[in-house]
Amino acid sequence: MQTEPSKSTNPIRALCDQFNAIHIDHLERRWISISLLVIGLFVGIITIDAFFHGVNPPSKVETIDSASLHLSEEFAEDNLGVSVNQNGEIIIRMVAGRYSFFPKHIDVPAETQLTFRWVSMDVLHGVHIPMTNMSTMIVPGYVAEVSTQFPSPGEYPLLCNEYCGLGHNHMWSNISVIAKEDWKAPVKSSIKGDQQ
Ligand SMILES: [Cu+2]
Repeated sequence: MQTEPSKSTNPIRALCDQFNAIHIDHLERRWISISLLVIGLFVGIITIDAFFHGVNPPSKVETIDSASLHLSEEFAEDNLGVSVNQNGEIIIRMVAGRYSFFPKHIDVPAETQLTFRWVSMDVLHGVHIPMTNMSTMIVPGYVAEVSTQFPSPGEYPLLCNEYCGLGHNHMWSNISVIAKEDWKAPVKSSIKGDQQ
């Protein structure tokens, strides 16, 4: 490899001149180009997913004691499932545990913004709902919050996508998505956090 000192005063141009002066074998040059293209493709896919499909990492870290979920107000058995907060937002609280999602069955409206709040009561789980942006890890000790919309009515599978034990491949469930106009909103939530 050989470099020639650049005479340009523009630092970027000087860098380009220096780069062009380096001898790179044409095969190496080809592989560098392919690598850069692959990186560009991945960054492009991530950017499109983030801006157009709502695929983002969780934006906040919210902790919870997984061993005493049943004693917490928010994830006590009676408060699980679909609720509507004081602002009219639909919040769905679900617990993942070996080997199921609780509650077992929920009805949600199609074409409506829904906020899911997931917690694990034992080990690491995941949840994936095909045809939506719902794909998150459910880490014990943390609340995983994901906002999503179901594009059309139907039965949507709910799959655990993190190996959680011998029964992992049986850990799945369904969500019934019904037409917006047929969906009946539950009574307003009495959970303290929903009344702010
Ligand atoms: Cu699993």
